[in-house]
Amino acid sequence: MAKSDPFTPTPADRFTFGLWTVGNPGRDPFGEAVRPRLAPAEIVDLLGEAGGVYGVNFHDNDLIPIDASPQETAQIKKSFAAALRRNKIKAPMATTNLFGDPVFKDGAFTSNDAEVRAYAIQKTMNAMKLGKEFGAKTYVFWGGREGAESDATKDPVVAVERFREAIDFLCDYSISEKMGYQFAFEAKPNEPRGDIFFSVTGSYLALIPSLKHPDMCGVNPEFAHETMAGLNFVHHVAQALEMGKLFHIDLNDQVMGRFDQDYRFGSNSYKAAFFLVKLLSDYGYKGMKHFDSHAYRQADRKDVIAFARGSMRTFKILESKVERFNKDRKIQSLLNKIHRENAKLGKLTKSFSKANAKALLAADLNRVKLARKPLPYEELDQLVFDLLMGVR
Ligand code: GCO
Ligand code: MN
Ligand code: MN
Repeated sequence: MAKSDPFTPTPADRFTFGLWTVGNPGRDPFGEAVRPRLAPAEIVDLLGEAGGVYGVNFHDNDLIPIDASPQETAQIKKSFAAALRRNKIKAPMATTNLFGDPVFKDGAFTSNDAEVRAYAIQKTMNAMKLGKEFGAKTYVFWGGREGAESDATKDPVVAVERFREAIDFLCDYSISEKMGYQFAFEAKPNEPRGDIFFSVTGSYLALIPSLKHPDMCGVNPEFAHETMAGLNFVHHVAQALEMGKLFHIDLNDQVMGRFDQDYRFGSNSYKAAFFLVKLLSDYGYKGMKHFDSHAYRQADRKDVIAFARGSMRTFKILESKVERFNKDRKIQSLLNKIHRENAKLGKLTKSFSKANAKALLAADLNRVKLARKPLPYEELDQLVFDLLMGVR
């Protein structure tokens, strides 16, 4: 990529990938791996070759296999650390694999078995230590196996209590060890479980105030997850932002209603991707932008690099479109027409007082006249299309 290309990413963009994303060998429920399994250090080298990447995130077992010996562990850590240095790549986020091993077949923090629950917390404590060794500041919780196929098997109220108990314990652990983590919860409606508890970002936003340390907890919404369920992802992110709880974000793409596709960001839903980037830009989101996606199964190493570059390029192109949108006179004048303020009424409804209530009841608000005011949303939306297609 030429230096003069305005869409060339730099570490200042805070783009990150996962060992499990660019390192994904393309195995699916119907077919074997199509790409060789790369060592963690090789994945970091691949990201270095892609260029402009800020960081690489990992699950404990992406880095250290669950059955690694102490010698193997030491060796892997050494070569991973060297690869991070060599490629000037950081490891800003870490997480626990609480879904892959058979022990988690019925959940981790919400398992019906107290020994499994204890093991899940223990495994997370060790993974938090591992994350700290590489400088991770955000710790993600995605409860892939926290769910059920049949509600005969688990009490969903007890599941919420167990999850809260585990998180409260781990928050205190982070505090007592001075780890300084911020926790980010990632919702998903289903897959791999028939139904996963805390199915949407809003579920976690509702849980957080009930935790022992709500201030250190936020969310890590993923584009594909609300979209799978046919919901508007942008609105979930907006609510998290409004609450000051958007600690991290997983970017990818997904056709509504399909299985978890983990497509390259922006590859399918141009318009939703645009409004997401607009939301993040307009509200000054400064956190990591993690591409939690997989290259198509047909991709070889070279094409995986194209996939990584494409993810970042798409984000930057959409950022430039946002800038255009915000500067476009026609669009802005339409927006001004649509957003009609009334200083006097605004004051009245801002907060309740007996006087305000009395004045509001007396206000002359004619519903027929109000309904007649024009709302040129067709015109506005077409301008968005023209802008995105590059003819504006
Ligand atoms: C998925 C999830 C995962 C998580 C990851 C980090 O649907 O598979 O998005 O990729 O993001 O486990 O918590
Ligand atoms: Mn996902
Ligand atoms: Mn994710």
